[in-house]
Amino acid sequence: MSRLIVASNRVADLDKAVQSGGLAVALADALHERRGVWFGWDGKVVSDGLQPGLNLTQHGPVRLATLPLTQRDYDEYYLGFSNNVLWPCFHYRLDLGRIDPKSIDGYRRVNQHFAQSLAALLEPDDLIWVHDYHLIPLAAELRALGVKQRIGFFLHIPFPPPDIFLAVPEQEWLARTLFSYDVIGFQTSVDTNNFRRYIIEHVGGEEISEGRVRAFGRTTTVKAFPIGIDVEAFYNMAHTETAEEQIMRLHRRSMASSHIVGVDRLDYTKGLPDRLKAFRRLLELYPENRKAVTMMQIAPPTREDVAAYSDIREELEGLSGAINGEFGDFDWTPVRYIHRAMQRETLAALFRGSQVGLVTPLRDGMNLVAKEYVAAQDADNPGVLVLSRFAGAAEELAEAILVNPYDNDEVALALQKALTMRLKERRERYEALITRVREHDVKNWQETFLTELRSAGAEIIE
Ligand code: ADQ
Repeated sequence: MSRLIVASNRVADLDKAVQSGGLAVALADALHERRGVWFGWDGKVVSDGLQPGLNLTQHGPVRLATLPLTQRDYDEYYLGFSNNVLWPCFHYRLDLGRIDPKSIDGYRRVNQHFAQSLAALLEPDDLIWVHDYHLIPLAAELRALGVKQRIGFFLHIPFPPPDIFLAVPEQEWLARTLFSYDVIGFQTSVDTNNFRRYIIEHVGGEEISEGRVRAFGRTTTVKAFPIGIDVEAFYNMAHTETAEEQIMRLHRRSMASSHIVGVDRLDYTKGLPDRLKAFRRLLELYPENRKAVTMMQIAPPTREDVAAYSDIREELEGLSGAINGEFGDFDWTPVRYIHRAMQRETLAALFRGSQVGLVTPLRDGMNLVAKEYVAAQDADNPGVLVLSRFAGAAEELAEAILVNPYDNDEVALALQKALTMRLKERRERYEALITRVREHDVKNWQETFLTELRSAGAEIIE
């Protein structure tokens, strides 16, 4: 069996992989089976001028190969191009894109440096799997060093429509570098179509057969591989004795009879201010919910060095304070807002103990929380998922109540529908959803991608 090499911006701590959830576990499993190597940034930032080499550590059959970033690399590659240009623009937020030519140079430089470090570790039969927007040009840099092994790429975030992609600086270079991969994987058919349209309409490429696209003198496989979760593990976490106790405490401590739960990194793509506004509209339009419903929003901090993230934090704190001030009473706090990471077991218990899972990103590659909420439910008395139609997950989870996350009244109506839905309809929707979540679980995602990568071989025409 060929060795698997995974390259991603950050390398997960394998000892904490179960804690950090589905993706780390899935990749760790695949790496274990194939005595693999996980390559990427160790999360440390060192002074400019220092350029420490790769740090290799062995964890059973898996080797971690990590390296730090210099301060300049961190500013230009990580904060600059990855998180101030690609992240907002690929989430359709051109207004938040901060274009700085230095950051593009830094992005190229770090990808080149990563390629040099990685190339030295490769064996002839290796399969290489590169993850996410930080490392788009990695395969092109590896090819420039003579690497011939199969290389696949998976984009965890959306791929925008051509008109938006055209506004990304150096977009044609990015697209060209993608053609150094043998397989390019997206989350959904919408992302795949956006990419295909850009290639056909703007760089003269063509689709030569289903899933095979030719451009820049190369042919490659372009397909959707919707990512999933470890369904059984998440269900089990929601059904431990501790989980039972946590659910009882949640219900005992609150006079509300129904709970709405939201769990997201504190990111402007997740639609958090609009979500709180929709909850306020629920209380205004359907006053019977006052003192009867509580909304819990858990939003741990991320990327605090990026300015747009501190603005959203202030906005959320203001909104939750205003709703509690206006509607709350001595015995009822309408919104509970928690700005901290939590144990996954606690999240699973909260999902199971809440009648409604509210997942309303303005745009999301997939959104694993939507799948986790479904996985945590009890089949005989399941809760209802209210899901943004702009989350990648909506493509598979059509039996959720799908909403436009920008329309606060529509979301309020969906919440009212979810809170009053009869058991029969809840069960029917749940059955359809859990079937889909099980079909496309994380194991299936990983195996389908690697099968495609093994059988693909991009033919070089030029
Ligand atoms: P994210 O944007 O991070 O991922 P998501 O898919 O929702 O978004 O995954 C977040 C994970 O973190 C979930 O497993 C969730 O349970 C966990 N989490 C969230 N809040 C937490 C908290 N307070 N404490 C502990 N854990 C918490 C990117 C893309 C997504 C895509 C994934 C996977 O942006 O669209 O679904 O990658 O491809």
